[in-house]
Amino acid sequence: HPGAAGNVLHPVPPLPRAGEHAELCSGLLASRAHTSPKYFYDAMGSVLFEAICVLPEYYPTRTEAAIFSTHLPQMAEVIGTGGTIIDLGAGNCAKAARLFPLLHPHQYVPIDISADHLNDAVSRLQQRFPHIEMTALSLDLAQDWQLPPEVRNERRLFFYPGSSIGNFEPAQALDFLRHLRLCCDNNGGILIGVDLIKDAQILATAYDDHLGVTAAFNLNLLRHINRLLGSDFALSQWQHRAFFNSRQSRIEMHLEAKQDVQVRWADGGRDFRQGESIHTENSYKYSIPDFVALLEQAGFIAAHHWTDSDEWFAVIYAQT
Ligand code: AVI
Repeated sequence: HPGAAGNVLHPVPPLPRAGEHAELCSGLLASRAHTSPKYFYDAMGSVLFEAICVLPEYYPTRTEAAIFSTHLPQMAEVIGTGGTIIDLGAGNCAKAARLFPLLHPHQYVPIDISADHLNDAVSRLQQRFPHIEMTALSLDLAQDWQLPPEVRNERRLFFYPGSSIGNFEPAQALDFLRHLRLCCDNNGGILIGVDLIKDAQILATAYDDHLGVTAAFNLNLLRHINRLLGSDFALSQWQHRAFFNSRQSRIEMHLEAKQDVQVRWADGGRDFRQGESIHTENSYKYSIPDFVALLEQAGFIAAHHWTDSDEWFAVIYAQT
């Protein structure tokens, strides 16, 4: 059914501007200012994130890719073929495309917040794999969402690579996994990438690279907020901070005021003291047993996992 390409479905309308505005303001005005990591990904932010993924310090992308290269045939044996692959945060769809020659899905459902990205990627992919039905969905996975009836229910495999699950708070991650489990009926599963706990210095450097790409990615958030709120954040007054919080097992990213700062926007504003910060991201790191326990709490049965020889990253397959 190749006609599906180029028609991105929007089962849930994107958060209206007013909703984003309110969400951003309440985070910025909270006693500990914070923002949702989804605001990183404007056009510049998405390009900077692609650059992060090829940095020598940012090991997750290449480590996960190596795990897939090495173990894909065995993954296919464990998972089986056919069914529907639902790609969560598909982006350019390249990671899922590598699964097709072994998993032979009947249907492919890429989901991404950006409909433009999806349209281009899916049209190209449909030409390479004309026999796979493709149904693209534009959804914010952090909001409430449901799969539309166009998504077949024969056997659903959720594909969630990249360790993005780490950007949810653990309680939200559990809710999210539970939601996936309920979307699976009795014959589905999840193939998920998880970044593992490791030496704090290796972790911290992955989020504070020598080229300053992650710093630019973090600071670019202020430009995006300026556009969304009409605010007057001056990038030169802020600096990137990233560190591993071992008690909470997470990387924290912050933007720290280098001096006393006044920020104004149309219907509000805030003063920041020197050293005060805006908490912009958490990236949780798990042990394999802890993540397996989370999957089991969500109602999945962890069937298999694959790691690199340093055990820096894991790809886990869990089924219903
Ligand atoms: C998208 N996500 C998995 C990245 C991470 O590692 O948490 C986002 C990121 N932030 C800074 N560098 C990468």
